[in-house]
Amino acid sequence: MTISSDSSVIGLGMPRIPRARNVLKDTPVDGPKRVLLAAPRGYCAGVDRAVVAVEKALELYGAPVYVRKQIVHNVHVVSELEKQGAIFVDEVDEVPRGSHLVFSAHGVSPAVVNAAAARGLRAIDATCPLVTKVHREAVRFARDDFEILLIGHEGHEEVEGTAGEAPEHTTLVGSPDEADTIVVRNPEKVVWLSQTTLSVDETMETVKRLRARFPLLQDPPSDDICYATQNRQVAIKKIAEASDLVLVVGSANSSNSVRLVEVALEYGARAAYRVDFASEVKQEWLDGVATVGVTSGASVPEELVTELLRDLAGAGFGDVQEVKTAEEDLLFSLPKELRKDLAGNNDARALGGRVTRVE
Ligand code: 0CH
Ligand code: SF4
Repeated sequence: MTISSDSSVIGLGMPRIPRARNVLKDTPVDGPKRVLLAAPRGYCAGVDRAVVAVEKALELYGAPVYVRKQIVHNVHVVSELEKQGAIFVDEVDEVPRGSHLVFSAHGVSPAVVNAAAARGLRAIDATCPLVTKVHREAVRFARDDFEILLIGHEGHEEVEGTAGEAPEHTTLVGSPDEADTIVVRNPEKVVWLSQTTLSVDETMETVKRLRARFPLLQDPPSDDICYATQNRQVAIKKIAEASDLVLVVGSANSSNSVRLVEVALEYGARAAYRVDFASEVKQEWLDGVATVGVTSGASVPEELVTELLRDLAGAGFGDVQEVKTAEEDLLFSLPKELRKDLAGNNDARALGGRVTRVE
């Protein structure tokens, strides 16, 4: 297997555990077989920070460290952290008093923060700073008595956290169709905000339909759909049309991963599937396929993509061409609660970074 261009991937401190190969047959097709590998793909800065936060908490305080909800929406990441001593819970009241509790990358409402404090838990907030930015916008617009039309998926942790900042001022808009029917108190004082991991195109459609009904609708001060979500969608759009099949590595509850499958199909991929692991790829998906597009969601460690490429190489797809549409070098410093305890360790993760985007 050869990869024709470098990828820069944020690492993960977990040990690599090899899984069994998926033995896929090398069936003949017209023309040469190849993989188009999207870049950027995989870990974003917020996921890296959250996963490293749990690992550092385990190092500093010892197991168990409790985590509210999945730290990120990836079954492999969660199970590897469980092996290291993390215990994932649904709610604060499942955590023994006085324990360390990490809030997930998706963020929490003030009610959850307060419940943890009331229980005497030592909270470590791994909410992505770009999610926190949306929380702050919600607080500010609510204070100015705006009605917030929050575009996002009902029941998603991030939406629950953001809406929880200003429940009285927030109305959830779950789809473009819902934009046609929602009722607002005062159409002259409405603003839209969004979940960070949505489809850019679908969100713009929702906004268009909201604005048709509420012409004074205000925009967020800056994009709520984050750089990582946007960059991964731009990259898959670039390779979708040339792909007979697109494979997205990511978990079923990972909004941004599921969006990549949808975007691939919208932009011309003949077929697209999401898999957690290479072993889930079915032989029949490869029938008549010459070009496979590959990408992964923002919560997916690169080792899972490497395993997929290994198994595809066994099926004759050893020519891997990386298609890069942006450079990413953003790195977030760790949660402040950890930085305090890491002080003096000269921990490089206290450093910041920057991101650049190439369209
Ligand atoms: O895509 P979603 O939001 O479901 O979450 P994920 O798969 O854990 O990816 C990281 C995003 C975390 C918060 O923005
Ligand atoms: Fe942060 Fe975006 Fe990653 Fe979510 S997907 S953790 S908002 S960088």
